[in-house]
Amino acid sequence: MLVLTDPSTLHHRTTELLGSKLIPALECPERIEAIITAVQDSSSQIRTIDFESSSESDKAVLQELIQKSHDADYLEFLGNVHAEWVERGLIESTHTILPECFPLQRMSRSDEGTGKLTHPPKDIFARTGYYMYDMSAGISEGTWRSAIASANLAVQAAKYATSHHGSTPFSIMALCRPPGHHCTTRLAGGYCYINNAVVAAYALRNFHAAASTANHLKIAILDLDFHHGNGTQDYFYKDNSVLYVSIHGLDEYPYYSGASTEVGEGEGEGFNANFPLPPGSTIDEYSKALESALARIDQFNPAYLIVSLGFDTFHLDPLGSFKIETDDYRQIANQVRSHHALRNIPSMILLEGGYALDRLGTNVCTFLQGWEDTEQAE
Ligand code: SP5
Ligand code: ZN
Repeated sequence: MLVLTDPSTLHHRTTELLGSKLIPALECPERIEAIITAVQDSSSQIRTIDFESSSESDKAVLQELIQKSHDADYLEFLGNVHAEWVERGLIESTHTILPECFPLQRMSRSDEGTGKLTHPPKDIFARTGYYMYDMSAGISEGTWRSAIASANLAVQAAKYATSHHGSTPFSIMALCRPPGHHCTTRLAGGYCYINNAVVAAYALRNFHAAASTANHLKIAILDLDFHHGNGTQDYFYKDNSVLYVSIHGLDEYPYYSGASTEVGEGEGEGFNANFPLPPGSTIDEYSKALESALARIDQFNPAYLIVSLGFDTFHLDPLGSFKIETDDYRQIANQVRSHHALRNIPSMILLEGGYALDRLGTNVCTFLQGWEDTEQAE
């Protein structure tokens, strides 16, 4: 499989509040370095993209897709806030901005209005809390550059997925960093700033050959990160053209979303499916939930699949509570790829979480092997 990476995704480096400790964020550049080292020794092919030297037209397309996915004032904040804090002497350039106060606005679109301020606050500290919902999405000097490069990997992957016309359906993996599935249209959180899966869905529509039908192009998002992708769910909650399906830890972070009763709203009712699993779940429980998730995708019959893939389901992950082992990733990949619903549709796999640094590379490669085994078997 082709694996896309961009060195600009390594600029972002933050501190987070975890439990009650301020620590170097578990979501760190070394994650990507570990994956690249492992993939270089595998049969998958790495392709390095450099967003910063890409063409003006590529940059313009990316900007347009990101603007569809997020509010303009939020993006302006992400892009400028660190320099502003440094300029005003509030922070050293190597340090992370974290919020000190949050307005009680709600995290999901359907609750909007209950606590939403009518306009962004002026005070620089107030503004920071206004655009974040937790303390694991701090902003460092390199955050914006990395977030843009990360989203660009998703866009480039979509470009490949829509332009390939071979005999076997196309698959591609993008080593997105920072991840994306927790941030909403106007709130960063859970290590996420730009929602790469949302951007990818727009990118697929943008590049899809039959542009006239692109707005209705059916896209399924399968979220296999340990944590519920609240931001992605929220984005498409009222949309029946994008099916969001997630398997994640029950009652775990992000805490206030991910119940199986969240099925979508309005036209989107029935197009959101959550499969929460209790702590301690093994591959047996996981694989059953995955079968149900794949059956739902089958019924939807999408044109493209986006997999939000996290490796924090691993038994040694510091943020997860499942008991998935390295070899299980082969089975998970195999099960997704060999399901009749997905065997013939192009797929793009976007990296989300996974924090067991010393095992992350092996786990990614094992997943890739499981995915590729199905292709050789056909
Ligand atoms: C993309 C992704 O995987 N984001 C996950 C962000 C999780 N951040 C907060 C985790 C809170 C865990 N509970 C803290 C207990 C102290 N050990
Ligand atoms: Zn996660």
